[in-house]
Amino acid sequence: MTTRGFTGREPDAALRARIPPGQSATQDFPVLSSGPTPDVAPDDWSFTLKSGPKVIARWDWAEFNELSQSDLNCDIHCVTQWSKLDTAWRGVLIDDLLIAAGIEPPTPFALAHSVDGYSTNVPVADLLGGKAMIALRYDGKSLDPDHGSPARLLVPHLYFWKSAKWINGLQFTNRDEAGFWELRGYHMYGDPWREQRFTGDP
Ligand SMILES: Nc1nc2c(c(=O)[nH]1)N[C@H]1C(S)=C(S)[C@@H](COP(=O)(O)O)O[C@H]1N2
Ligand SMILES: [Mo]
Repeated sequence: MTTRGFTGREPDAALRARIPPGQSATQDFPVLSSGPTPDVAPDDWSFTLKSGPKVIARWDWAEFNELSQSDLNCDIHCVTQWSKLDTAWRGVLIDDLLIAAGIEPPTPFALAHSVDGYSTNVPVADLLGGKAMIALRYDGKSLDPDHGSPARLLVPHLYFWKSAKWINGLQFTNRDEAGFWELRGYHMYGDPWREQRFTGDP
């Protein structure tokens, strides 16, 4: 009996250990956007890889779907203090995108660009090694428009504002250039485990 009570608490503790400081778990999937949800028809969408102003590669929707796809199961953490455990995504790892483009990363930093004018900066090292993808599917289905259809960046080990919805480009930059929220007081890196929410946080 005592053994059963002891083991019964273990899973809760294991789940709690996956919630970063200042966060609470939610079962919902809140929608957070700085503006209205853009209507992005896959046939009008393309994805452009750039180094500074120079175009390295471009894929239309059909071409992008031909790229090697992987599953990424992860926890996500929004700076507005919700975390969602065990989310299931499928898409093109940034590693596989670079292989398809036939390039090594030309600079140490990148900016993700979206159809709605949103942008966010991420060090290239945080996009490689299976850590990030251009997600095309969530929970076995194509993305919901509010969650970034047809494609969004997914960088789950950083706060979720780094996961640009409606993404249509990745640009390599020489310097770490602030994106939309980073220009408006959010942290340049955004590690949830270090609570890097705002400019000036450690
Ligand atoms: N293009 C775009 N991407 C975006 C945003 C946005 O306003 N525009 N909001 C960001 C923020 S602040 C968060 S917390 C997450 C929310 O993603 P969700 O709506 O799928 O939960 O998307 C991020 N990606
Ligand atoms: Mo956010």
